[in-house]
Amino acid sequence: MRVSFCCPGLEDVGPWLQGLDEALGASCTTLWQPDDPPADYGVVWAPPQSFIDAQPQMKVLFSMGAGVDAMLRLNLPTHLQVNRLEDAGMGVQMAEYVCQAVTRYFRDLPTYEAQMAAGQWHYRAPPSRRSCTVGLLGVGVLGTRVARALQIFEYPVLSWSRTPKTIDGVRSFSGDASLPDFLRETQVLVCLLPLTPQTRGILNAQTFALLRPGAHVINVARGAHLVEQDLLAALASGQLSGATLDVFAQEPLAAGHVFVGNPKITMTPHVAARTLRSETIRQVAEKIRALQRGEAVSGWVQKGHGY
Ligand code: NDP
Ligand code: OXD
Repeated sequence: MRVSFCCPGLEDVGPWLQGLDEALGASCTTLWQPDDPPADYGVVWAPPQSFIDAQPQMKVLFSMGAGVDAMLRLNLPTHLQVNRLEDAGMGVQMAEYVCQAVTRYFRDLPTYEAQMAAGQWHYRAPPSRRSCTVGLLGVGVLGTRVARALQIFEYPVLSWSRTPKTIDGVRSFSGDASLPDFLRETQVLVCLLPLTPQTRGILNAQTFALLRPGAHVINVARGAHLVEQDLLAALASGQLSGATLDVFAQEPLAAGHVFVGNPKITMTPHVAARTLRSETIRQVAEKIRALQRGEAVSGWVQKGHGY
């Protein structure tokens, strides 16, 4: 068995190769070079098309991330299956990130911080937690973990997904027809959808207009979910009071991007949930070992659905 590792731009590849070999119990992992002999499995993030083209017999491509939109833009042979990371330590990070963003909004922390910085000591009436409904666009592996974390703080939680869900205490909406009803009840909108042709641009003017006035939008999925000009217009009109953005159409964000310096936009550089080396190695190696034994594994990407 041969495993080819291809993650252009990743520094310190050695521990990945060594970790995979140790977890697989064999010296079988190499850093991909164009003239390498073909491998059975690929462990990749953003591989070039030449990697795919050089591996006509490869069985499975393991993504080192949860999102596979970039991978599915490559020309993949139909027999090549794609498997993506399922949580692998990202769920708790995502839950933590979203809870802090919801908390900053709900508790009006930016205003209090600004007041204290200006030497002002001033209380306002606490807002109603029961009316701070958090709507999760996407309630898969990460969205479900986020829903559980939000419930600890007693926010009402709604979910919207392609297929109906049963998560204790979370009201499920599913399918395009239910999106307006879901949005009308939402005060904080969190995007945790995969980027597909159906979800591209879903954070747009029509979506924002249906949210409760003064709503907050959190995008932790992909930058292309958001129509940037529509966000700016909704913030300017007051329909949205703020946005927390971890992902951008162009990453790194261009110098002087119009979002920079906007006091209503809080930004981080795509760090909401990082790929963790040991958890990732453990999960990928367990799946490879199971496949070698002829057993079933989870995490298969349905190319037709785009995730
Ligand atoms: P999953 O595939 O587990 O969940 C995706 C969810 O989106 C599912 O609930 C799915 O519905 C729903 N969905 C997909 N298409 C549609 C549609 N057309 N209409 C309605 N619902 C839809 O993904 P993960 O939870 O693991 O990850 C989600 C995304 O988070 C990733 O694709 C990635 O882009 C992003 N991400 C961002 C990170 C960051 O650091 N910012 C880190 C990791 C991931 P159903 O359940 O019915 O299939
Ligand atoms: C992912 C990401 O998809 O880090 O895993 O964005």
